[in-house]
Amino acid sequence: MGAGLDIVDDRGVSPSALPPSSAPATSSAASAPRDEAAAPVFDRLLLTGAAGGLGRELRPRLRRLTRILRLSDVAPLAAADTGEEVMTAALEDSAAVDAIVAGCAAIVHLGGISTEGPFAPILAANIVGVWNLYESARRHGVRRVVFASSNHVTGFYRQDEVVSPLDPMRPDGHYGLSKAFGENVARFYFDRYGIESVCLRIGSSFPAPKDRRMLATWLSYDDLERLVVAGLTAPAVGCSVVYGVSANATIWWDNTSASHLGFRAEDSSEPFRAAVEARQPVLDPSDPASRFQGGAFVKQGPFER
Ligand code: NAI
Ligand code: 15L
Repeated sequence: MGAGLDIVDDRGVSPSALPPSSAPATSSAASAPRDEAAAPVFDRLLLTGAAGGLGRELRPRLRRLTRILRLSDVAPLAAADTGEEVMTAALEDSAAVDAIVAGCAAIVHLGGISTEGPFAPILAANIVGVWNLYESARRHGVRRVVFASSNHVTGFYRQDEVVSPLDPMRPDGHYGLSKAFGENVARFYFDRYGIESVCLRIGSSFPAPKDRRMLATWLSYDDLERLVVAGLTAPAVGCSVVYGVSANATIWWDNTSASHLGFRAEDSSEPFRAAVEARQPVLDPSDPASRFQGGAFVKQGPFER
């Protein structure tokens, strides 16, 4: 446990058992909100899924937080720039994951399959992958993980309901189930080993909302950056869960229980409303894709015979 870091979980409870096996961190999360002019918070920060849409967006934005930004993906990555390291790894390969985690003080875990589909690939990349990541984090004394979970953990709530991270999970498919597993792995590794996590139930993070549903679920890239930085630098997060959504006019999620993270969204989907509504006809209200928060994910599959 980092000296002077008072670890609590999102119910204000300290972990009961802290492992003698947890090596001290190379550098722990900040003990105060981030001062933009300050020295890097981390000696080495790992970003998985760095070749993906959000990874490419966060790569330049996370540089200022860390002396070395280690970028990993199974897909090809742009060559390392100053202050960067590039390492290829498949998340289901435990030895490869161990190599990318070694020497890192904290992890932003974006890697994995990001859409709904057959179970086997999701099992490998998202379920085995997240377990490999936390196991390596335990072995190497990582203090904090920011985990890209998803709104699909609660995709079977209706669009007229407001959901909090404290409400029961209602996954809307294999993908949502894998993120629910990841959140439970995060919880276990905090309760058992004191590794802090912030699980981000990201809504829809794209340059702009693509459809009517995303007017409620959109998370701008600037707000994504604010959220990830808050997750990495908030003083004591225990195992926290927060929805990643901008300050949209309609919101389905109540983040009151995660206010300790200090995340304040500043953008809104409202400037995109007229264009989205002109582009997409009003949906049939009886269509499950317009009744449930998970949208089209709720009616995909079955994929297996
Ligand atoms: P993406 O699909 O563009 O990027 C995911 C990256 O993970 C890819 O570069 C891919 O090569 C890598 N990856 C896939 N399988 C892998 C494996 N077995 N081993 C190693 N790397 C593997 O997804 P995006 O949009 O960048 O999302 C990043 C994360 O945020 C994902 O975990 C996704 O589930 C989550 N998320 C994203 C949302 C969004 O709106 N963009 C919404 C909710 C969650
Ligand atoms: C997700 O979890 C996906 O990764 C992303 O591609 C979008 O589909 C998003 O959810 C969404 O719900 O719009």
